[in-house]
Amino acid sequence: MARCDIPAVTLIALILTALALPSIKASLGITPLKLSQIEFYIMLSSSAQLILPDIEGKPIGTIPVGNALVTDWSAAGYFGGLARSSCWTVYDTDATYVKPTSGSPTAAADFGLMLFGGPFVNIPVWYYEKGGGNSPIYFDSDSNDYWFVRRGVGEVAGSRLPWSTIKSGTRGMILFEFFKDDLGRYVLIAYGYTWWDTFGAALFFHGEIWPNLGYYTNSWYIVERVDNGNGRVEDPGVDTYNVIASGS
Ligand SMILES: [Ca+2]
Repeated sequence: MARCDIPAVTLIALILTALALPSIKASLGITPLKLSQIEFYIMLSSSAQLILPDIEGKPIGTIPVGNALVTDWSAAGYFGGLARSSCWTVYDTDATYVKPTSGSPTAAADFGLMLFGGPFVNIPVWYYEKGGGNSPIYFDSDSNDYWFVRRGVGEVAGSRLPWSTIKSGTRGMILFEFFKDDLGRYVLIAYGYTWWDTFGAALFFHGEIWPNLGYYTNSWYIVERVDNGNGRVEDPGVDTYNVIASGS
């Protein structure tokens, strides 16, 4: 059998092509980042915004997003308090910061954006999940269940819970994801299935993620919160938090 000799030039071309492949995943227009990088790209950034879901003024136009609960603002405080004073707190109903036609933030490239509340209540979260923003993870539901979907892959195993359980506040799921969007903004999204779990996202971030930030090298994390039976949303170690899935 004849040996197949590959010319050196061809080999070099093949190697260069292989090296270039990771950057070709721009088909979704976004780049997953490590959650551990939020400190550099958001907390320490001089160009950052914390976009709160407004509690009135929605829906706007044809965007199917309703008003939030003020508990989402409480959750956001745990994140905003870590950012520089130059990080502005703004609202998703303000056309200066969120386009009322598409739901996309107006921030320029390199801005760090922190978004709280799910796609039912936060306009930019809806934009990234359902409006063309192509977040790696998004929420889905039917009349019985809630679950998370990995875009282009499918349902995230273990994330499905029945609404009958979720509405009791005793169990829920929390999402953290961090990515660079197709306009070069650094986007952190954090929320839970309900207000209990969005507040749980804040407590898990405060008590577990932030003190161990370097350990969180994946782009997204889905965390289950299980109440200890007293009905209050509490810190890791009191209520139980389990990372049920993560990825990059
Ligand atoms: Ca509790």
